Amino acid sequence: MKKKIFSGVQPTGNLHLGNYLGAIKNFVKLNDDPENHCVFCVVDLHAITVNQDPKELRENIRETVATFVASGIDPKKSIIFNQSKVSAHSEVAWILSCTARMGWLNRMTQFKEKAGKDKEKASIGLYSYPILMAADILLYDTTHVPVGDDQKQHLELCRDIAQKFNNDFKVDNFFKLPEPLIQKEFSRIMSLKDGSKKMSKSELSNLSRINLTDSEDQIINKIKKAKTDTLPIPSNIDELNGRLEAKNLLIIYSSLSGLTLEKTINKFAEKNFSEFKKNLSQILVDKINPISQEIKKLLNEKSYLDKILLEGSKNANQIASKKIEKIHEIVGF
Ligand code: AQP
Repeated sequence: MKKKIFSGVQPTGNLHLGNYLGAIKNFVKLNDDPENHCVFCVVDLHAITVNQDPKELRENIRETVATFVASGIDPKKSIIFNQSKVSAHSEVAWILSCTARMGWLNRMTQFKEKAGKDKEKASIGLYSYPILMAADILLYDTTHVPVGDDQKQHLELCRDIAQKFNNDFKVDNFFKLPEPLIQKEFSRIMSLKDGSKKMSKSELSNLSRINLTDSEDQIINKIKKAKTDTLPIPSNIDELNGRLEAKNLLIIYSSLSGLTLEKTINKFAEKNFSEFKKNLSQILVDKINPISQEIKKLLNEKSYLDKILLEGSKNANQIASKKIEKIHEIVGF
């Protein structure tokens, strides 16, 4: 049986190294394995849970597709489409919102973080976001979902919703319970300015993240300015405890080089950070620069990007419409 892979990325601009190492790099590996059937979605419905400028959103949708392709996802092997073009996502999200329980959603930490102190002013969409995410995944009988560690809780909720729907309607195994695919050591890349916060698109400081469109000079400058501490690189992992920023930079190096964190530490043990940072900048430039050049090139080929989305949405619609027909039957519509 082929593994069915589904994952999404929000077209909210500033796609960064965290998105790449936590998710997209894994998408590429999965796309390359003929044993997998992959669906990669530009989740524009999720993006509008916070304010978006319509013109920018349209460009960001294209930029996300360009990033997928520039990173190595082949649109001939994988379905790439944007969520809003397959209306089953919104419809199933509504049906599942009648299955999901308030108490379950109230536990979601991402809503608490994103809504901040003033949650009364957050959109309903931001609150019910994980239900839409469950609909995305369940529509495609997904078996595996490659995501960063921050999405683990949403995936657990998706399994709970699927299980309850199957039980309530006595349709054993109708919605498949998906497994998360989270990379162990590199599951959460942190801000370059604060090792306790995840690297994020919406963080105001551009110095907090490496954008996938950054130039060589920007990468070198950001790594130069990345926060560290006064101690040299230790000789074992345990000594990294409590040194959040130092650990984050070593994790980034490990992930890009393919070395384990332990091997990276051995390679740079007792060296000072200025020397390590030169190596880190170099590997970042080597890995990210070809992607950023390709993104820029693809952004000039708008009709090609739109064609990928159009083809993708046709293929996604074919799968989703069959599933929704069965859902209508089960629910009694
Ligand atoms: N810092 C991160 N480390 C590892 N993985 C990450 N992901 C996001 N940030 C990191 C993973 O990237 C995929 C796409 O994420 P998304 O764009 O759909 O949403 P997000 O998690 O909300 O991303 P951001 O950058 O944090 O955006 P804002 O600032 O808008 O909230 C997901 O698989 C995610 O786990």
